[in-house]
Amino acid sequence: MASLFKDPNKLSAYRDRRFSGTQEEFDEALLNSTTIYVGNMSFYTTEEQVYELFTRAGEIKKIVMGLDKNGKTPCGFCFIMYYSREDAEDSVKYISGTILDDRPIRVDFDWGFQEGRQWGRGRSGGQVRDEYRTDYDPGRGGYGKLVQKE
Ligand code: GTA
Repeated sequence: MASLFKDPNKLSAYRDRRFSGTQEEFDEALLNSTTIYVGNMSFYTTEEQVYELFTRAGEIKKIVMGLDKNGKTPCGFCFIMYYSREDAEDSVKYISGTILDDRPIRVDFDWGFQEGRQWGRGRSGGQVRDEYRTDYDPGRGGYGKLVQKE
């Protein structure tokens, strides 16, 4: 069946600042990759729970949990590599917005996992978004890191 996702601009609003190629190369990778990114996860969600939910969209080749670069503990995101593009698309279509550990997770297309991408890029070690958060989110370490420092 022909892919429903053919316009890279509609695939993902996220642009990875650390992607080293051109915009065309980024779009090409996004259109063909079998990797997805999962965001808004609880720090307490395990790889086993991720596997159990995401295997519903298709056979999984590998899961890489996102980790705090200082504490080496889960920091609320992961990458999932499927064997087929169709399964990755189904994962975005059907699993994004569903609840995992009481949280609506966000499933996004990704240009492809590379060593190093599993680490949070925030200055405190976790994800950048958790530095700027002003709400209290018990599943993600309480207040945002900047608020905690105040
Ligand atoms: N495919 O949506 C995504 C995505 N995100 C958010 C992160 N990754 C993603 N991949 C896909 N789709 O490998 C990947 C990254 C990296 C890993 C950890 O996850 O490619 P990170 O989240 O720590 O850092 O990445 P990243 O992605 O470089 O953060 P970015 O894009 O600067 O900021 C994310 C969000 O933080 C923004 O959308 C915004 O909500 C908030 N934010 C950033 N800067 C500010 C600021 N100055 N003020 C307020 N809010 C801010």
